[in-house]
Amino acid sequence: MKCLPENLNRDLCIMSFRGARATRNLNDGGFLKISPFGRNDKIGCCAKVSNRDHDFQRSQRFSETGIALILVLWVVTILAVAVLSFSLTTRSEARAMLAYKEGMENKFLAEAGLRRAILELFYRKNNPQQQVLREGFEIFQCDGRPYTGELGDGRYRIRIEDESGKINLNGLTDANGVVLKNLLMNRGVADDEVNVIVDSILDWRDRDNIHRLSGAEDDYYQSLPRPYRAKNADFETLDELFRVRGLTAEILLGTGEQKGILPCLTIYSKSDKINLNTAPPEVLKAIPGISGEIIERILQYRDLKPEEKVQLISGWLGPDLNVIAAYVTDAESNVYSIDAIGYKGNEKRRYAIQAVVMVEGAQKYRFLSHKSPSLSES
Ligand SMILES: [Ca+2]
Repeated sequence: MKCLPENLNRDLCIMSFRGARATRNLNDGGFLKISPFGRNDKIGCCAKVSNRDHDFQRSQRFSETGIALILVLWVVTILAVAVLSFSLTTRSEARAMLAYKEGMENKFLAEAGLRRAILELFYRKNNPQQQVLREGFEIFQCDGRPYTGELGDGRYRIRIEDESGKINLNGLTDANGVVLKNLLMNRGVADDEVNVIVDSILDWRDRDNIHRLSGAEDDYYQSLPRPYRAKNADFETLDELFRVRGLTAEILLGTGEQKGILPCLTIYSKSDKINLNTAPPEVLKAIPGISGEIIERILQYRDLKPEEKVQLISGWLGPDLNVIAAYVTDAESNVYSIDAIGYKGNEKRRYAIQAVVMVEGAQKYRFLSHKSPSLSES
């Protein structure tokens, strides 16, 4: 230790601390980094400041330790955030992959159900007069009743509807339009709206541009914010109905518990009459003059076993048929709509397919439409 030279400020000591040089002002206890002196290693420290130096060294050591600790904490925090983010990403991807796998399984189950329905249609066509059937070989009914099947640990449910049991839009006339009017009124549509809808559907199809009393032709559709023209030709898809005056999504698709009318309509039937063997109850109820008792007898007939159906439905109904004869038939078409859903475990996460199939021979068919996935509620 050596005192500072006289020509230097006595209050200023030079300290050598862990190889670094600094000056310290003893009056205020502050630090000034690096001294102006050239060779501090030859200058000792005053005895009276040695304890302060020791405190200063210890304080600086603690300060460095604190900085290191903060850095370590920051590194640990960043690593923790990175690991958490990676974990969440991996978890989300795993869930998405499982959902995709389940969706694909459900899709193929629905496809299996669709193919089963087509095979059942062939079986039905090839065995029209079969009276006695072994258990498990029953002919599928085409009135929309559900059938189920299993495949591995999955299941499918199918519904087949003969298009001749629905109201044929392309066979609609001013005379038989009353069936559609009744269907709309049974669904709670107001009378004036019913007239607008039925007249507008007839105007949409007919070739002229003269609208009926409550109908609509070009003059109406051209006045809309996004104008278009009446088709003046047959319907090619049921989706065209959304462009016809008066028809709304609520009426066509339903709302909540109230079903829409779309499942009761078709563009594929070759007849303008309703097939009593396959019409859904909603369409039967819309037939003018039909009573609840007649509907009940029709449904009873459908549930008879093959060997019990010794007569056609016309004979089964007897004189009651005269009341509704103008609107009904017992002739089946060769066009069927099929709803197929596939599911495993939780039926809420199901996959639905909706198709319209034309059977053209013993083992020949073609799709008229195929929606996969569909919004079917079957
Ligand atoms: Ca027209």
